[in-house]
Amino acid sequence: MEQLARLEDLPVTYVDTLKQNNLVPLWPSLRNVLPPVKPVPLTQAIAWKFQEIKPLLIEAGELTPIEKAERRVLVLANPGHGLDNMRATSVIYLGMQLLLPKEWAPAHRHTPNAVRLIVEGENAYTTVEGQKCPMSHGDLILTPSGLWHEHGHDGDEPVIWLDVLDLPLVYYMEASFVEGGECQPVVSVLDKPRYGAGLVPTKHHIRAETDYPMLRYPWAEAKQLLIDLAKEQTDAPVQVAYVNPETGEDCQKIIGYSALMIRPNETVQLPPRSAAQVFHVIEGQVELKIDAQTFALDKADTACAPCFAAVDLINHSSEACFIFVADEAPIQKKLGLYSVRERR
Ligand code: GTQ
Repeated sequence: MEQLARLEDLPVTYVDTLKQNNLVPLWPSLRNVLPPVKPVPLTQAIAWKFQEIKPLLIEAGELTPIEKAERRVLVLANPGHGLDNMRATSVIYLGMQLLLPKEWAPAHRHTPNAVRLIVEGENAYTTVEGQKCPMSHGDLILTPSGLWHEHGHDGDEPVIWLDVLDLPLVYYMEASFVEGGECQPVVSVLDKPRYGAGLVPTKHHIRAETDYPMLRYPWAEAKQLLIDLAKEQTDAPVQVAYVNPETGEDCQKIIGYSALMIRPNETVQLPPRSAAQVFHVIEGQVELKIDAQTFALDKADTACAPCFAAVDLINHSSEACFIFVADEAPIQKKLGLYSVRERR
């Protein structure tokens, strides 16, 4: 593609006059906003080690009482976006949240969608619109846009979970805001897997009056499904998507969620895709290659890969590895921007 004229090629007085009229010449910036062949992402391939995060999170528990934090979170910020912008990718926010025994993070609701993936600790819960969702390691709990949610803790050890939100996109759209509320009355406890038996409450026979009929996806169920699939299918990847069980569509509208199993001594090669991705190790260990970079991930570690990266997941161990994946595919598909390329 041809080199285009630069801003410096224009007379200074002309550029000044443009500025005074709030006008900008396109051609000096055209190759930046429309780069050839593929985007030039700000998102960097990067990993966060849980063993680095955990002591700092526990220290945050000593430094800042929950009443002064509302949500006690250390944000996993991608330096490519500038740390202050609190983005893992252009769409995805990641945070590690700590709740100490007997603490309570009060009810609020906001426009960004959130999920929690439980990393460590027992006997905390999130109440979503009156539905109490117990938290155990690996469980996924949805707190979709506009639904009231609060976190409580009846156990006696700190509980830590990974928050994934579409906050960067919603904030960029100038659509992000929160409302505060009171403690919610609990109307039901979602401690059992729902929908797995093909049964729904009869009042939901056609569709529940919500886009989010399922709020809690227990890890034990997802893990067993992956183990069964790994025996049944010979190819890779062994991957299951978290879906709305009534429609089969992605469980949320902007970010997609799935779980991957890497068999012992298996290498999984993922094709370059237009959507950036996040990987979080639920169980086991994996070597993660993102283009030319390599990261050794242990249990509870988190990493992100930019758009169109070639990703290899290599399990050197004789134990299976289980990985939680978040990606930007749902929003990209809705906007007609999603594509997959061949590995080269
Ligand atoms: O737990 O509701 O990491 O509102 C960021 C914003 C967690 C939450 C975050 C939030 C929450």
